[in-house]
Amino acid sequence: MVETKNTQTERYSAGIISPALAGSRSRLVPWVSLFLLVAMIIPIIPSLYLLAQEPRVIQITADKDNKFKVAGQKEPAITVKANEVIKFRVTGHKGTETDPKYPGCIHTFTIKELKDQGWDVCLKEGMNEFALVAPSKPGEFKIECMSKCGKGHDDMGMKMIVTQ
Ligand SMILES: [Cu+2]
Repeated sequence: MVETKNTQTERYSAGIISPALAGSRSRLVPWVSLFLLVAMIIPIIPSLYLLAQEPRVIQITADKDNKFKVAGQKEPAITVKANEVIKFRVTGHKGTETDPKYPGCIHTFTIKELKDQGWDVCLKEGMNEFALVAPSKPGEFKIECMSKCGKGHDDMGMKMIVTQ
């Protein structure tokens, strides 16, 4: 509680507290509030930090020659951290064929072992934006296209390395 000047003056004159003591008390109040504020903020700093971090964006092209491409890489491969949230921006270009088993998909972005964790995305012509969570254990995975997209389809894949 912060005392107003008036109540303080009343109390000095009533001799309840000395002006010196009242002065030190009122100087203490901001410090106590600051301490309480810091004590409240410190425990939530890690979660604030996580919230402030934008997921990493990885850009890939699923091209018309039925190859996954990562800019600047001859053999497409991505490296992610275990449990990392990754935002993918995959540009899709239709191959020579479409697969009736995957209606509406020009390619797919699939990791067979991780299908149940969302790693099975139907790619459309143009920009495909989606976020996925990297597996919790390090290892090597193969991202594949499951939709028969024509010549080259059988080799349409890229590597994903998961590090600790
Ligand atoms: Cu394909």
